[in-house]
Amino acid sequence: MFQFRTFLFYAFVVGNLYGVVKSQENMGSVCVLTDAPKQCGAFCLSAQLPFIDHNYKVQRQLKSLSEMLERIEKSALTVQNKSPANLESIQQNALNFQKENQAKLDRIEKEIRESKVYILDRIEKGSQETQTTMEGIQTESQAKMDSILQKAKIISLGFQWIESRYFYIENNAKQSWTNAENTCRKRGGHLAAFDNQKEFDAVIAKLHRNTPYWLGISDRKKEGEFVSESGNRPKILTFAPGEPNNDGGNEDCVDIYNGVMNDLPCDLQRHFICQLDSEV
Ligand SMILES: [Ca+2]
Ligand SMILES: [Ca+2]
Repeated sequence: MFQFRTFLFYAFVVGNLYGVVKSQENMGSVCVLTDAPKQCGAFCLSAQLPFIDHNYKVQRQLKSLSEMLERIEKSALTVQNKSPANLESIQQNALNFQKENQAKLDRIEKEIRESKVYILDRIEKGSQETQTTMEGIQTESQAKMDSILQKAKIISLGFQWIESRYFYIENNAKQSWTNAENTCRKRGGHLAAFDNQKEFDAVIAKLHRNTPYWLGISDRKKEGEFVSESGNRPKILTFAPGEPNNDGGNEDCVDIYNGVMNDLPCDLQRHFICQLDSEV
């Protein structure tokens, strides 16, 4: 112990002397000793070196210890974080969380299931509705197409829409009443009669003046009882004065001439008027 204290005393003294010397050297002065090179040089160096070495070693050890403490601290934190107690705590917290939120999770899962069912149901219904709509459009389109084709066919056969129905007016060929009726049938209709005054007036306006046309009116089945080719009693009859007279007992077919009707022999050659339907 004595030797150590002595050593510290000399070290302190030598250190101070070295500091003074160094400070005076930095100031451009000399050692305070009267003959520094002889009196201080070798002594000072030999005395300072062990102290400097020791100080350097202590500093290195302190630095090493500091680094070691830092590593231990980090390791301790890591171990603490991974310790079973901590894990149990985490697991317990997870269980508590799951327990507390199980109802919420169940509800969310149920809502998702119901949403899925609802969406699929909507898609299916939407698909059915779309299919129904498409079928409706297809049916409607087909009906329109049929109607257009029918009209095209009718027009191609020479019929024209007059007031409320289709009529065909033959202004070129002349035929007997029977042949005229056959020609109208071949075109899909009959010799014409009239449903109302307006229709009659509209058709008459399209006929040539001073030209007779066969109509679909006759008393061939029963004398004096005039009917249309559809078997109905004619709604419009405009016989000329004194007609029908069944002249010669052989006048069973009706024509129209400048708007008035007459019963005539059926074998006369006449232009004729067809109607497309069989309603009148
Ligand atoms: Ca007659
Ligand atoms: Ca007559």
